[in-house]
Amino acid sequence: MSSPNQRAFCARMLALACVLSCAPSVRAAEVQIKIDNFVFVPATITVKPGDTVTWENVDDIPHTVTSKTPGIFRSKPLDTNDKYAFTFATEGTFDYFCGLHPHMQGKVIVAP
Ligand SMILES: [Cu+2]
Repeated sequence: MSSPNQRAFCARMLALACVLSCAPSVRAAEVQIKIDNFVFVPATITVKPGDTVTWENVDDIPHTVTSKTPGIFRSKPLDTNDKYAFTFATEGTFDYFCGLHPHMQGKVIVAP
């Protein structure tokens, strides 16, 4: 039933769909930090404004993610395999620690 023209049109539309869906994304990134054996891994990361950082506690005791500057971000105590996510909208250096074990320290640098 389909003519050569129709088949060519279909091929072009498929190619176009592939180009559109395979185009580089400019979406904000998601970055993972693990909390393992009383350490934030990695302890220092650099992200771009708008990126979301997700902490996952893979330790077998609770930890928190608490910004040193009060009120920027603060998780509840995270049990094993719990996650906490925060989106960094503005540039800056954000030091944080674990509220239960203040010697646990980390830093998120947000830069373009
Ligand atoms: Cu802790």
